[in-house]
Amino acid sequence: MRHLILFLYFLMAALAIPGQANAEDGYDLWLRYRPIEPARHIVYDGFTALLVVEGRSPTLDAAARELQMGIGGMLGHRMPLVPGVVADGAIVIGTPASSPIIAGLNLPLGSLGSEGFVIRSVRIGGKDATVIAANSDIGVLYGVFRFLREIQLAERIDKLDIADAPKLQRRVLNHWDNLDRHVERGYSGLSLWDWQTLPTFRDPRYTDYARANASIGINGVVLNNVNANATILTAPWLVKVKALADIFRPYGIRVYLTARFSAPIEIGGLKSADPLDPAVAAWWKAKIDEIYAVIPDFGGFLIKANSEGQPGPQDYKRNHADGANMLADSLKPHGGIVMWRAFVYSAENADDRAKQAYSEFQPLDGQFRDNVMVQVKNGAIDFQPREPFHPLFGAMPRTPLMMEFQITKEYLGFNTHLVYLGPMWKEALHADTFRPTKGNSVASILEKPVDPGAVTGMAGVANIGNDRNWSGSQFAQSNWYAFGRFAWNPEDSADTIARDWAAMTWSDDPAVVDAIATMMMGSREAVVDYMTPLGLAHLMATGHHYGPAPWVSDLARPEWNPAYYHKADANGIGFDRTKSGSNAVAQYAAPLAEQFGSVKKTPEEFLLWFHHLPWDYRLRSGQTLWDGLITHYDKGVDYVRGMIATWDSLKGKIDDQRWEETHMFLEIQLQEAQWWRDASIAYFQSISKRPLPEGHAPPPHDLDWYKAIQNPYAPGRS
Ligand code: BDP
Repeated sequence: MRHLILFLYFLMAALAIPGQANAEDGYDLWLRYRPIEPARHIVYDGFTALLVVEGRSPTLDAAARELQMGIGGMLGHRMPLVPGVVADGAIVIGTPASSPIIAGLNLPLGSLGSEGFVIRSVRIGGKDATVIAANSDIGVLYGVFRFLREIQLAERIDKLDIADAPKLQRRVLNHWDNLDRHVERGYSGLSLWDWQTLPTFRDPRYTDYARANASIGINGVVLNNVNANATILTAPWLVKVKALADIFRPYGIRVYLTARFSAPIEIGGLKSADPLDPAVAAWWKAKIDEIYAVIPDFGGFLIKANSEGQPGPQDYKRNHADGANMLADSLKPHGGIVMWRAFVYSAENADDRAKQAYSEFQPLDGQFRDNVMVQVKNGAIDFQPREPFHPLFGAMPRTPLMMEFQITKEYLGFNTHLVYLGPMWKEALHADTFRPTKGNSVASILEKPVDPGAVTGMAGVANIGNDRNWSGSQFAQSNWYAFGRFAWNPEDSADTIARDWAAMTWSDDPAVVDAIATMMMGSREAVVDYMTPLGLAHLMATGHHYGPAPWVSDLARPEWNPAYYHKADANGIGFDRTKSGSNAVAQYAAPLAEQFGSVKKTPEEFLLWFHHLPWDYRLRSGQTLWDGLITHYDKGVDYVRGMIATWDSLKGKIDDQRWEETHMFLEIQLQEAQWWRDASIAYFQSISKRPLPEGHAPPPHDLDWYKAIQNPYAPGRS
């Protein structure tokens, strides 16, 4: 007995240690459901929260469970399930088909499609209730997450009238996960998919992953790397894939796979993978039928072909449409799609790398089957901190184009740098393509089906691994969150998304939310400043892309070398993509070609992307290009110092564990931002031979010192 009392005493003492009692490690993401401030309870008075669910399905069960978890956590209500009886304060969830109560309300569900929802405060039989209704069970689940968000964001819930539906159909995460669990460009541990123990061990974490995705509307996941291994298409692996598909299904998530184009040779025993060879097409048809026999709602294939050494139809002198259509024909009867990537460039092609995707794909407009989407990266080169939008957007009006963003920060500081990608994605989505006329943004092109009923979508290269906090750092979670929000509504605001995320993830104190959102909103411009200002790009170290290496110029393929991108010489710096250079500007609509073709009219953030300019070219600030470059580097580093000061001011206002982790990561970011700045200046100064402007410190080491830095074990290698 005495031992028990002592044990309880120590247990209570341990729980009372400040910062430990409410320790958080980030596992709960933005779905923390912590008790809300007692003062706010008043808002939820009369909200006794009986839960009325009519009809049963795995998705409705998931919705009910989520509500019970959320309301239980935030408001302390137990939320008993009471079928059919509405009392004051009840929440009624369901579809007109499953629920006579909802059917009787005549809600405006008509235009909301299969995934939209309505949330309304209503009176039912003289009682005040909240209804969350949709045309399908998954719409109900999305509505439940939205309703919980309202409470998380301290919104009133007594006069609700929300109707919402996604603007894009396919909202897909691309996992670059290998079968041995190494994640290409992954900075958050191993792949979540524990293939060795699948299909028997169904890690509860798979369900939490699905919950998180459903909470932001993601409805598809490609499980494996675009640099694909054909093995995943074999029978023993399909059973594992099925286990994941079964877990994700109630959350509205379909599974897709990347298919290696040469699979007929590698696992099929054929001599060729020529898409026009009937034996090859027959092999794929049989394989696709086999997949659907195992996974009836399989989403389809993602393909990287004839890019960076991957096999593809060009190996047989066929084009991308030949390859995509052959697969699309066999997927079509099952409702499957092909997401064919436009990320191509080739060692044999001497033309500007920025032009190659457009040159190969634009002429194929109209030649793809209607269940093919061409998946295009946001910029023409490769997920750089800043690129102008890809000229293919708007240039293939008869082909469904899918946006591809990179959520994992391969080129933006890995997991440790606090970089919120919302403003970067917004910049691309908001860009006016002028196709066919002014006022057609990239977002509007993605949203508008090319034919009635044609498929639309957005893909994001995932930043998720088996780290406790999923994304390798607390703040990297915000990019997963923002991707889901933009895929749901490409016109959403980066600032609103940051605020919502901060409130749900960190604290409901408006001052804390404000400080965090402000920090986030400037963080992308900061990384551009300290890595690649004024339109520079691709200056990262070889292979792993960790840290600066603008000096590299001796790699086999020209476009692997940073020097190819900056073209710095004694006279100046930048890539001439005007008529006098590669003429990449001509791939944009005429007004943009004209704007980007003129030094004076080019927005300064894209200056060196489009122009090669003398070091003493005058920027709008009046500074020379050289002085401006240095000023940008320092501005970027200063911003990181500012984030550290903000973060310091938040100590004690958020839980210790996550505060400490972020604090230390910001220290890493400062060291690395400084490294980028110093190494870049040391190198470019060796070329420009110019003094630093006053007030800017010289790099502490000489160029050779920076060149000697090697990081053979940097994470995420390909
Ligand atoms: C590059 C990555 C490489 C990917 C490639 C792609 O470095 O790992 O395989 O993109 O998107 O940026 O296919």
